[in-house]
Amino acid sequence: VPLSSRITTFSTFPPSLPPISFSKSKTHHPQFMTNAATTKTTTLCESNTTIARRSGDYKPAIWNFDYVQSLSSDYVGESCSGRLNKVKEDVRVKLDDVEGDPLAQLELIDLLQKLGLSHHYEDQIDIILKSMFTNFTNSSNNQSSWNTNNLYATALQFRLLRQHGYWISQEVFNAFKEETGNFKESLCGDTEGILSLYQASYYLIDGETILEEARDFATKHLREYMQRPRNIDDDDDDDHILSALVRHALELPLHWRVPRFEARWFIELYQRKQEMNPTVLEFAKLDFNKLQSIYQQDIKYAFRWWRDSQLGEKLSYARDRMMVSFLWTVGVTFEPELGYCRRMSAIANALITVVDDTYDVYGSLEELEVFTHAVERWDVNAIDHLPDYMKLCFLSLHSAINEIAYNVFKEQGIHILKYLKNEWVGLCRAYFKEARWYYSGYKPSMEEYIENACLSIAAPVILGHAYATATNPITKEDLQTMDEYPKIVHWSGMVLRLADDLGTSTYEIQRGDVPKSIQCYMNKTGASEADAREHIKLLIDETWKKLNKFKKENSGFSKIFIERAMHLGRTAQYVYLYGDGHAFQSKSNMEDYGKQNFMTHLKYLFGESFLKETNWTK
Ligand code: LA6
Ligand code: MN
Ligand code: MN
Ligand code: MN
Ligand code: MN
Repeated sequence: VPLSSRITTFSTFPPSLPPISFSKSKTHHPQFMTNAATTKTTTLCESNTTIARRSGDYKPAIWNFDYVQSLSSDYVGESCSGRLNKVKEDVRVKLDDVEGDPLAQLELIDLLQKLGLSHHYEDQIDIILKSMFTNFTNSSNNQSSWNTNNLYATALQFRLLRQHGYWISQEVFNAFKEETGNFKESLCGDTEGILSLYQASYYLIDGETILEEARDFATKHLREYMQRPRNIDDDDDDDHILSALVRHALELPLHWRVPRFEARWFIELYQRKQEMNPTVLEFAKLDFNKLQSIYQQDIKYAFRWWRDSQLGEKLSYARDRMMVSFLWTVGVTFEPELGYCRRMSAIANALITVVDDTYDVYGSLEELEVFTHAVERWDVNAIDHLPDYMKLCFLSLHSAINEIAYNVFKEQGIHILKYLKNEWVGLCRAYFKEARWYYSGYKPSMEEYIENACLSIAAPVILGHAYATATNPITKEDLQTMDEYPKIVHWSGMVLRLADDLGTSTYEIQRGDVPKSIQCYMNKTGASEADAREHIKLLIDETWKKLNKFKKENSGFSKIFIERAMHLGRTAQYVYLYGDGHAFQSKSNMEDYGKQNFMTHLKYLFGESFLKETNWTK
């Protein structure tokens, strides 16, 4: 397949990224690549003749320090807040104006969510949906004139209600079935309705067969729609928009997408729509830019920490990946006021990445045993027993995590180090188990692998630290619950693990590693790799049903924490969509394929603002 046609499969509109509406030269630095050779100084891990070590063959960092520090935005601080508050109020009025028109309300809420704006109106949106749910459960046939025979409206209502925790029954879709039980073939011309059904069907839990059927039906017809020949000369923008939406939906459903990354994509699309609302569009751009300027400050902080840690320059075997480590944090915690969480989580993610490479690539089994004990002891003096290259790694981990605990103590008077430490001990023990399996050539069963692998993917560390740095007040009960490895963390880790295996195991197996889920399944069933991959995708699907069920039952967890756990899975599905986006490796031998596209997206998310379309400074 030629490169050009691969690129078009990425989620952009139109097929290649257009240079529209971005600010020009000022923030544009085509030279953001690091020149690897000049950045490496003496390393702590020169080749060792007595121990055979693997190599991840990782490429150097792409984002260099000076480039990152030069990132800038015109939307910092108060500069745009006058205009921003004005359009925000205009949109709030709009939300009031549509009262009494349920479909218009739903469409506006959906639009605000897709544009990344709904966080401004959470209470108002909840009031609307709650009353809609009450009306729905009180009306005798669960149908009103506005959605009778309207698949688009019924599915939109279903999706938004479930998304917000109002668990409407799958049976609303029976109205769209034939006597035979199949969905009506007459619906197949209604692409918008089918797309709406498709997006709704992902809110299913185990056993909801109507939704399963709905999803199969919708997927089949959306694929057919994409196959239909199109008139290339046809300039109907809205038609292009619909097909972009369908392509994007088939790639990943909305429920599995990270809202913040989706906003970046959707704003581009929305501005091409014939009936777009200029006020809403302007607000979306301003707000996106404003959040981006906040993230830029967090990124700069994280890069300073990374440079000062010396991990990148001293540990040549490990991935130097601060930018993508930061990306994960925005996926999980986008809220502007939670910069502390993003900064600390970016550091934790970079440390996870380095420690992971220590276990997977560089360390001997003996060294790893000593390292694991050092983490268990959590004592600075433990470094005396470590080889030199591990001393730096252990000390930076130890001091970074101690400092988080210290800051939380100063802020809230609660001592959480024990809990943070336990998450790292759990991670290192899981890493060590994999190392032992690798060095002994042991082939775990699928079940045995999964049990350990949901820990070794670091979900408990990531979510534990997100809780600790984004919550005030932190409670002893929550800490205790987190310490007991709750199901929500397990399912979140499962999505993360399986998506990671789909994206990374090709390289891992080449360089030498334990069998990952794909290989375990092949060993167990004799399936081909292609079939095993399909099976893993199915497992991701099953896991989402469990996450949905967890959300429905909402037992003892805050809504926001459940959402963060889901966001972690979503971020993984985004990062690993076309290969190993965390390490920047890709399946094709044109190594730049995955990298270029993923890098472009990182740059658009964090580096370049939307151009102001109107004169908002006045
Ligand atoms: C993925 O790498 C990696 F480093 C992670 C730590 C993924 C989780 C993400 C973070 C940092 P790899 P392994 C937010 O595929 O060895 O090497 O567990 O992980 O398969
Ligand atoms: Mn059909
Ligand atoms: Mn690894
Ligand atoms: Mn690993
Ligand atoms: Mn992996």
